[in-house]
Amino acid sequence: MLNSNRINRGGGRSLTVQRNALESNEVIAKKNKAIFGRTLVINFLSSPGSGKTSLLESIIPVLKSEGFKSAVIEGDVETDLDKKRIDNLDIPAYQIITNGTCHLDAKMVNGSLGNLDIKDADVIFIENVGNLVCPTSFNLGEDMKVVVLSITEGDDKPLKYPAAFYKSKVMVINKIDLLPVLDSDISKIKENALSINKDLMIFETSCKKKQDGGVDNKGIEDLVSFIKEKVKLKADEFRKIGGNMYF
Ligand SMILES: Nc1nc2c(ncn2[C@@H]2O[C@H](COP(=O)(O)OP(=O)(O)OP(=O)(O)O)[C@@H](O)[C@H]2O)c(=O)[nH]1
Ligand SMILES: [Mg+2]
Repeated sequence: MLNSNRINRGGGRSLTVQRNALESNEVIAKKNKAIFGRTLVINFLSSPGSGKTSLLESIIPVLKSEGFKSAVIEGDVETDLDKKRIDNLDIPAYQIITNGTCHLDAKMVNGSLGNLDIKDADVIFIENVGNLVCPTSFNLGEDMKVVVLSITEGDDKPLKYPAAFYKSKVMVINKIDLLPVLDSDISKIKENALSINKDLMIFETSCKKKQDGGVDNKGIEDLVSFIKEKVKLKADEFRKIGGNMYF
């Protein structure tokens, strides 16, 4: 027969361990924020394959052409495939391989910072491990989370994975080039997402690769304008308080 006392005690212990882990994550996240200084840091979350790396491949060259310097921290369970793609952009990049862990945490990001040249970076993009659940629980010291949802995933996803949408400042609806061949309802995606987080900023994008090796970018300019504005705001705020923001 099951002993409910034992079960409850075990559950209590595991909750305490979880709480302690999240508390120590917060301490390291604060240190990360201090290290980031004036640099804007964006944490990209999404299901596998929504287009996080593709968006970075489209956004970063536009930022670069306008004089904004980027760096990337890649998170992946097993491979450095995404980091190799980012290396083609000729910017500082570092791969964290989590060896099975389903999210990045502040300690992993802290460990990467000694290996990444961020001193001149205006913006650091962190590509989290692809899933809409675990990455939402871990503050990495970022300024904002951006959730990417591709239109192939279904308009119910904000309702089924609310934390990802509640904790994000921005939602990028990607792969809009596929709208003509799908029965996706983009207004339903927005309605559901806004029912979870009424302040969510929404961008619609496509970064479909063309056969000639180019990219058919849509909505990228708007997203880049938003990022540039946030870069400037963060730097201004940092300057105003004399660079002692988080100490
Ligand atoms: N049609 C279309 N395909 C896209 C678009 N964006 C990305 N893709 C394709 O979707 C696939 C996955 O894109 P990735 O950028 O690797 O997705 P990801 O979110 O980084 O994936 P993980 O890192 O594995 O979680 C690739 O085959 C991309 O070429 C888009 O806007 N339109
Ligand atoms: Mg990727």
